[in-house]
Amino acid sequence: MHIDIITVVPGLLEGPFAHSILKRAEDKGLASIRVINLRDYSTGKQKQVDDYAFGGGAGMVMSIEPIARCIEALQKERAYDEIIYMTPDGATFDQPMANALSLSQNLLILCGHYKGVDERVRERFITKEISIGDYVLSGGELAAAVVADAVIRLIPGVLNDETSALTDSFQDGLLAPPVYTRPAEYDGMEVPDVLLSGHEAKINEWRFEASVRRTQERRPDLLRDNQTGKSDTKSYKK
Ligand code: 6GU
Repeated sequence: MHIDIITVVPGLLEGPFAHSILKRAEDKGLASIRVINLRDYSTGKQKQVDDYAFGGGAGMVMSIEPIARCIEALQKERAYDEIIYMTPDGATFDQPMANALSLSQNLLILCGHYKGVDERVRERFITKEISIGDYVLSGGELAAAVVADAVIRLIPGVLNDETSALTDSFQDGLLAPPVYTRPAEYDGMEVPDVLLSGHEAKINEWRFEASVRRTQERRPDLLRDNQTGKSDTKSYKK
């Protein structure tokens, strides 16, 4: 998978992709990420990419021209599965969305800044608008890094057995069960016996029940909204 990210603050995206799993995915040749500085597509002397809002009001608006030049140049190199605009008024990002995007060959992500982009950018170029939650960030960059991380870790071969995505919270519509490692007893606190039993079927049953209990306690909305169709979890729908 290749991901291009258009931003006015490229420095914000240097950190996340230089580390851990994302770095490993790049090293293995399973994912590549390129950060594109929108200012490189400005023709102004000041490399300006924004302007005052028509109709007045506080805050600047990202202009269509540099964005159009940038996207059109990139589209000559690649056919994108999706052109994503990161914006607080987009659809809330979730695991099913990450799963779907992980099947893409090429993604283009445009990071919003200031008061956002001229509406005509959205009409002309954008195929998907994503928010990462109901709070406002200074720009779409950190949100784009969140989406890239969630998507890249799902590409086959990126994770090993120890970090397998199959047992993630949300992947079956449930929160993950509690986990333990050595020592088996810490200051009187014991690991549940069943996990030390070596009895795989019993361990799986315990984990599933602990997942359901944890989900009921912390996120009952997930049980009500669960549309994943996994028969085991369906029977717990309210
Ligand atoms: Cl994608 N952008 C901004 N600026 N704020 C956000 C967001 C995106 N998602 C949640 N808050």
